[in-house]
Amino acid sequence: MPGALSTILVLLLAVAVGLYQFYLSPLLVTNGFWRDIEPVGNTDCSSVPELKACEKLVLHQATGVVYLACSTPEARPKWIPGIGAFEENAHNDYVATYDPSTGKVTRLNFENFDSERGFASHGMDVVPSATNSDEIFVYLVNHRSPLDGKDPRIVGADSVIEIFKTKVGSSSLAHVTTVEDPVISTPNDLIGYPDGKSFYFTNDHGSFKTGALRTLRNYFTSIGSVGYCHVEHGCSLVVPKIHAANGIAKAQNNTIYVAATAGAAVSVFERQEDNSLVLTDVIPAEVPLDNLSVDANGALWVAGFPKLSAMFELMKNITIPSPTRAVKITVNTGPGAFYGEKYKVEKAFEDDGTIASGSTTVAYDAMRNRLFIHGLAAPALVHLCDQGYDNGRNHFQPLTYSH
Ligand SMILES: *[C@@H]1O[C@H](CO)[C@@H](O)[C@H](O)[C@H]1NC(C)=O
Ligand SMILES: *[C@@H]1O[C@H](CO)[C@@H](O)[C@H](O)[C@H]1NC(C)=O
Ligand SMILES: CC(=O)N[C@H]1CO[C@H](CO)[C@@H](O)[C@@H]1O
Repeated sequence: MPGALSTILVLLLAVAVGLYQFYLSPLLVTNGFWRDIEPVGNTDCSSVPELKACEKLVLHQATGVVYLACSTPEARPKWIPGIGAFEENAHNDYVATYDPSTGKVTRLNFENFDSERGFASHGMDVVPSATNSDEIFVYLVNHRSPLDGKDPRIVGADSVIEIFKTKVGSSSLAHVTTVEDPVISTPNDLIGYPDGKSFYFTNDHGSFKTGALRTLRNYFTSIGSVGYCHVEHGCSLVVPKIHAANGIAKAQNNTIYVAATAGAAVSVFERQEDNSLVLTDVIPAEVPLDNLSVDANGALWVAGFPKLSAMFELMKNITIPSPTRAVKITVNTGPGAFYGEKYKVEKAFEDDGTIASGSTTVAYDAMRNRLFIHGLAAPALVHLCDQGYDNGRNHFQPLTYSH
């Protein structure tokens, strides 16, 4: 029998080594256990501490004004359905605008919005109306508390998508409609269309609203999803299984990008006539990725977490710095393009967390050379940085991998 036992032990060891090599080791590398932080483009930044804990920011290209979906450092850690924090039932999050040319912060008032169940911010999109360029649609994820005093730790958040309307320069947001659907289960981010009626969104944990196991599942299996809704025609899942779906963004054409946190990659989809999405590419990006945006030149900007563990610390205590990276992805037009390097992936910004901490969202104003960085538990909006962006000096540091 000792022979059989040692054979079993050897087999178990082999399985453990295999698991480590194939799963755990790449996971630890991706999540930054051994990563050194190398500052890039992080000098001379301006910060706006009045705006805290803003999960998502969206640039209004025509005016250069930035819209932010924010919370407070006190409230945020108590209610983050995406990581299973369900402590607080009253939500008082808000949307603000920041005008970098005047430095003015405006907190927008909700109008015609039954906010009895509150507003708990997460993903957002801001889209000029197709029919009136003065009018702007604001699409927001709202992680409401469950009805009838049900325990959110058991049933999860009652998440919906809210559509609001505003005008350029206005200080109010008029509620248009609330979109509720079983398909909108764990919404994270969304892209809205200029009709004010349709959007794509990611579910970061698919239909798993609660439970510790879902986090583990999300690392190894594809439980995330992408859905599409039209207020008149309802909602459906268009990508039923995708690995750790997080931020979503669209280009001027029908290309749609979805970022994966755990997979550290961006999936590229083409929107079809019937609103389905066809996967055309996957761009690896080395670090866990978060929210995405596309600038006016078609470059894709992504917030990354060079140290994922620090991010979890920050969510508990806003004073703990969490390193930040902004990645810029463009179509490679250089010589590498001939050798199958279709995309150029560059590090545009990296900081150890002292200047920009825990960033979950970046946007670049390509017309005015302005970079904006914020995060769900970050202490301030950080922008501009390195006059370089203004002078067109190139700080970008190419990353060593390509695709
Ligand atoms: C759509 O636009 C993006 C960004 O400008 C570009 O990279 C992509 O190649 C375009 N896709 C098609 C199918 O033209
Ligand atoms: C947050 O961390 C700081 C140190 O970075 C510590 O002084 C403070 O007590 C912590 N706050 C809480 C609420 O744990
Ligand atoms: C829209 C949005 O903000 N999405 C993600 C941004 O980053 C945080 C931090 O990981 C995610 O939890 C959000 O889901």
